[in-house]
Amino acid sequence: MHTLAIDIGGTKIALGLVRNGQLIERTQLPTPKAQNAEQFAQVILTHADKWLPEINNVGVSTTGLVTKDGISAINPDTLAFPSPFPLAQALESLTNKPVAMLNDAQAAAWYEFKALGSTIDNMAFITVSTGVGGGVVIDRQLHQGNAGLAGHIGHTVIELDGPKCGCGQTGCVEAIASGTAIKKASDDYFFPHISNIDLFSLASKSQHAEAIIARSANAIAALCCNLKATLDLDIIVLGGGIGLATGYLDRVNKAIASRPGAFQVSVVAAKGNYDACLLGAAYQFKE
Ligand code: BMX
Ligand code: ZN
Repeated sequence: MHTLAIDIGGTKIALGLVRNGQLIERTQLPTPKAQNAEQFAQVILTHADKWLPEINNVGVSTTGLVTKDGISAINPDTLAFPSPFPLAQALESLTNKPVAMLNDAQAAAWYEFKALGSTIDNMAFITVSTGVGGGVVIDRQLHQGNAGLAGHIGHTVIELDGPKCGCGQTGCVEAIASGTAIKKASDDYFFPHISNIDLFSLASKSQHAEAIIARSANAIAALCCNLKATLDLDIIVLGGGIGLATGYLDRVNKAIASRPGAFQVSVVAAKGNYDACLLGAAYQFKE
């Protein structure tokens, strides 16, 4: 079986050809502005045209809230979707293949849960990337909630007087820890501006670079302990461009180790690495 896997993030769209669960080819493009679902689907499929003759189905994982009517943004600063945004329907009519769609972090959570093996009952996946996304598996079931919102843990508030979040709240984890928040803090200090990749390289030499990264990692650690307190998770899996950057996971685990034992939880890197959401997109056709 061949699946066209599509992972739509706030910064880039990853595309993959997945055969029997294995990613055999991969490409990516910068996320275009989402004008309407047909135009967005066309742009994506143009980049996958050489695979289209052999695919049986299309699996999508996307940033945003996914309902049967389409995608909508919780934080439009991450990626603004005009409402409604029926992307699954547009992809289905353009490819004539079955399309399955989940929120990006929910899809990755289910993939990573299966990759962990049979000893785990309750876990969460957290992606620290353009935004901070999440998915939770409770009693071995992906928990989406009636509105599909479950797992949007980037929008839990950890600093009542913290920075404004694009979702409309103040002090969300995403407004403090995301790649976007890190870039904002870095741009306020470093001239000329530097990329987040360069910020991580600078951390061993610049206290300020280290402080910006540590603030993000500490916020993710607080989120992990909050999740442990709420859901008594067995493990948390971390992914995303920031989450998997060198030294980030260690910073998170160190910050967790300084908190009371009852709230500590072990945090591990995604087995799907940077492609956890892409593999999760295809995994919807596994069972
Ligand atoms: C935002 C939200 C989530 C998403 C998360 C990570 C939007 C558009 N997205 O919190 O649905 O899971 O970002 O998204 O509201 P990414 O773009 O960083 O992968
Ligand atoms: Zn928010």
